[in-house]
Amino acid sequence: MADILPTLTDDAVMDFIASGYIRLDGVISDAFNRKCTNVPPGPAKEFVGSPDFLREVLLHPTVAGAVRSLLGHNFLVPTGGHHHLFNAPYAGQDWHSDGISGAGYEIKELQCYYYPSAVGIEDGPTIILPGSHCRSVNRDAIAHYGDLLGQLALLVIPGSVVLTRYGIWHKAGPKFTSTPRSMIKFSYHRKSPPKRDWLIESETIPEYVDRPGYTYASGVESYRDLRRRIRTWNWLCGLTEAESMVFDRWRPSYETGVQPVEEITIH
Ligand SMILES: O=C(O)CCC(=O)C(=O)O
Repeated sequence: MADILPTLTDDAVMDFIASGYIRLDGVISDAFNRKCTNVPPGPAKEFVGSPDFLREVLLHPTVAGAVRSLLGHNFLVPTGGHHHLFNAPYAGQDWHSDGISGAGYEIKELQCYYYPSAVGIEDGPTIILPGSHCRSVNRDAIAHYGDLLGQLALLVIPGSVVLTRYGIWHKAGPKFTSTPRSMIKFSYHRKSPPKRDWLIESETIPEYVDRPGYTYASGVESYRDLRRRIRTWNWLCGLTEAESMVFDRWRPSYETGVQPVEEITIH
């Protein structure tokens, strides 16, 4: 059995809840990065499912430790992935989020991008929109957006892995070079119920400490982000709905003070 130790602290978990991503720069060995050179584009079940990939990437202590912190013990390890390889210059993709990503508060899936080679701004880097991971969107509605205030081009050194909250808005940026640009994508999933068992200094669960709002979010959207972050934090810490209410200091008064209708007697 692989013994994976968590690596994230309360603070790092709170950061991830707000931003929706963690970058781990240059963690995979150069020897393994070089082995990715001839991987064909498209579905990469065989390569990602191989014992080498498992040992060198999926269960790398830094990668798996961050996954363990966010998805709990005995998380589900990917057995397949997809190789996003672009060789020729290319206009780039439209903004999108993957699959049936939605607006849930829970963290049940981490979608990861592994870059075996360096990616510069001319090479068509993946561009993400930090903080966009909890917005339920119509894919067609965001496709026409151009540059967005706060977007982040993932310029990376070889062997970097970026963990994202499934649902984050992303796209492959425009590519001006003919150097191959490789990104291997795979997802880990949660199996166990949430529990605050990452690196903690005290058993007392701290309240979520807010992170700054994003420049692209108006006042009301920033407020919604804050409420979503609090709910995600409370859920990750394994709090019940009732316990969570106590911790959600921004809850408006009209959302508090509920009582089951069957307990009510009318005099
Ligand atoms: O290749 C990239 O940088 C992003 C591609 C991607 O994630 C996608 O097509 O869903």
